[in-house]
Amino acid sequence: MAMSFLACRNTFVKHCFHRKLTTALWRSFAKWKPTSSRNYNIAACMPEAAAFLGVGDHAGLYNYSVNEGDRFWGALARQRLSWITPFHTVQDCKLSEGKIRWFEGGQLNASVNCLDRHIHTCPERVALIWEKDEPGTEARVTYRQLLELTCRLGNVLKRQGVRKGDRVTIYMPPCPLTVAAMLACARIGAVHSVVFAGFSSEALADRIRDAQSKLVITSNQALRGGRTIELKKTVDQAVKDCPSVTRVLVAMRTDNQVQMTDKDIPLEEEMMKEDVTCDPVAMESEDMLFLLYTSGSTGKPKGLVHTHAGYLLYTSLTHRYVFNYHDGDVFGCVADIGWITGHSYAVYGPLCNGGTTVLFESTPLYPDPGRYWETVERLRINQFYGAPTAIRLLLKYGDQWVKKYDRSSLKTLGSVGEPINSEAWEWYSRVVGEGKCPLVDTWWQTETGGICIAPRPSDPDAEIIPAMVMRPFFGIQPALMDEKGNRLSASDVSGALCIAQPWPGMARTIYNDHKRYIETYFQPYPGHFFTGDGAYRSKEGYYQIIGRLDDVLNVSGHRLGTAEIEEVVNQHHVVAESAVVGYPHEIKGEGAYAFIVLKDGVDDPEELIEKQLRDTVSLKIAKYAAPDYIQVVKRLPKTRSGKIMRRVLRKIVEGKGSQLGDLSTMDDQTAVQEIIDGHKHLRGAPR
Ligand code: 6R9
Repeated sequence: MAMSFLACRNTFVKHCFHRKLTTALWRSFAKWKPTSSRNYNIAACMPEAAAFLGVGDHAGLYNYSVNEGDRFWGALARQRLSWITPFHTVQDCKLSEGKIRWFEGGQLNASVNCLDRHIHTCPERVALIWEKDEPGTEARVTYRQLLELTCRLGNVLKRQGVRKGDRVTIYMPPCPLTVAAMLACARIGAVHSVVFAGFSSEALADRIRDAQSKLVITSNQALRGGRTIELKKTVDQAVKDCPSVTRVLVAMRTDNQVQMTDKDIPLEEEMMKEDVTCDPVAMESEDMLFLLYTSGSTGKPKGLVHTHAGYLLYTSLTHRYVFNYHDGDVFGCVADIGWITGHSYAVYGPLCNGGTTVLFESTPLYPDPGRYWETVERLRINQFYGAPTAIRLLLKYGDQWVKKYDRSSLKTLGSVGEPINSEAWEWYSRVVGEGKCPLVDTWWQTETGGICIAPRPSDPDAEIIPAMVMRPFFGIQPALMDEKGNRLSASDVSGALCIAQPWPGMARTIYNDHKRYIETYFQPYPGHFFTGDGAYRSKEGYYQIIGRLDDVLNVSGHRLGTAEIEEVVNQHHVVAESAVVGYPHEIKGEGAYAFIVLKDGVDDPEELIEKQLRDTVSLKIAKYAAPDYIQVVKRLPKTRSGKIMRRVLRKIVEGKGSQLGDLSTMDDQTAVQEIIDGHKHLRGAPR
């Protein structure tokens, strides 16, 4: 990783320069009404601020949050979470050692914070609106009903022998039972690990084995975009190689019966037998709430660990202030529950705030490109939070699909997962939001737990610059580092994006691999958390994200390690070696491009090899991981010490074969021209 990261850094400055120009262009005609609104009553917005001495505006509150972190986070945690036992120490963190501990001495339970306390004030308020795959069909679940579901499910888990600290893998579509399953784990002190239901059986099995889960929760089938997906069959396949799994709970999403094995238990039937109350376990602030696997720059996904108190406080606070969420609003985060965005902004953040949250089970094109906006009209969604890849896709279908529906309920629009290009930003803001809704481009990661940089919160009506994430959230102190590891203090600079102080939402470790956690996040820039992204800071101090600095791709907002794909490709019997890089893709943002060297004597037709490789990647990882292009080459460009020069391959797939830079360390330069020619041929060929 270190090598490729360094190589990346060298091309970094030019890249940044390009982004800077884009920003300058935009600034000239697309400013969001700048006003000066000093000294408004900030305590009306955040009541705790009344006690923060000298704080009168957003800048004051932000400065207080970073300079007086203990006071800031202490007050918010006391006020906004329900504690069983109050904490005695706000934080005990040493970034250099990867030691992160918040709210020590405190005991609480995340499910109580998301459910029970709202039952006292608003039991009949709708907690979840399940926007089912079948167009025009939604189901509402009140807080009282969700607590009941959660308790019954918690009792089933206990009856099946799940105890505090045990891991439970959830492989389900977004639906109320999935949320109940997550909260039921939290209630009885188990640790959930939700695996995106698009992952293959092998990817699922890897994640079950790494977590050593005792139990898996799934559904018979899933529906997505009108297609039926055989979830249970995938689980059957996966658990064959997972000896830790003793039981599989199977919910019925469709009416179709599936083959049950002796490990399987029908979930709804069991739930009906259980009591509607289930005592919550008192959890320490730092007890594990969940694991979530994400890709890094090696072949092995990392199980990031989040804990009860800090995660809950951070997601609820960002949900409230980034989106300006108020009581009674309907929050529409359309991300799948299997990703961190679904965890933080479809489940924990909104429910902790007593909000009404949408679980979107479908796709943006089903039954037609108006799906999102028809849903907005029917459910009266107030905040819509989606991904740039979907926006890019929809804008191609034209404005009429948007304008057909009433979007007057919308107050805030959000974007997440990857850089949003200016064209998509502008369309989203102008057509979807009719120029009336603030559009917040939010930067964060599985590792950060919640949003770290976004245009809001800010002073009311402060400017929003298109396609910039702009302002750090309370308590977040971004730092940009140069190639030598020095912190850049000036403005109008680019560098590796780090965060200089701990915050409550950050991941605490990589499950079973604390060493990797320290090496990945804390060793590259001692005393800082390293994000893996590059960023630019403008003259005004606003941030713009440039992209990953390591070998991680971002395909339609989903993280994917190039090493993960290579590992699968290399297993094919005809492949001698391979290198996978990302290339710019109009809709997906980035796509995977594989270069392969065949073993001597292989004369299978290339089309057959390509098809087999794509199928294998889909089968072993997921469909979205399959390379769009597979180019057979005689050899890969390598340094004299034998390292693949991905920098060169990246340039070639970006169509910049004439700007390869310094090739003096390359072993055999004749390889390059062949690869450039082969690439032109491949990209030119109709697909
Ligand atoms: C929440 C989420 C994290 C990576 C991150 C970065 C990219 C996320 C972005 C963005 C530019 C944004 N990313 N938001 N890049 N602008 N607003 O997506 O988490 O799946 O862990 O991905 O996604 O590269 O490092 P995760």
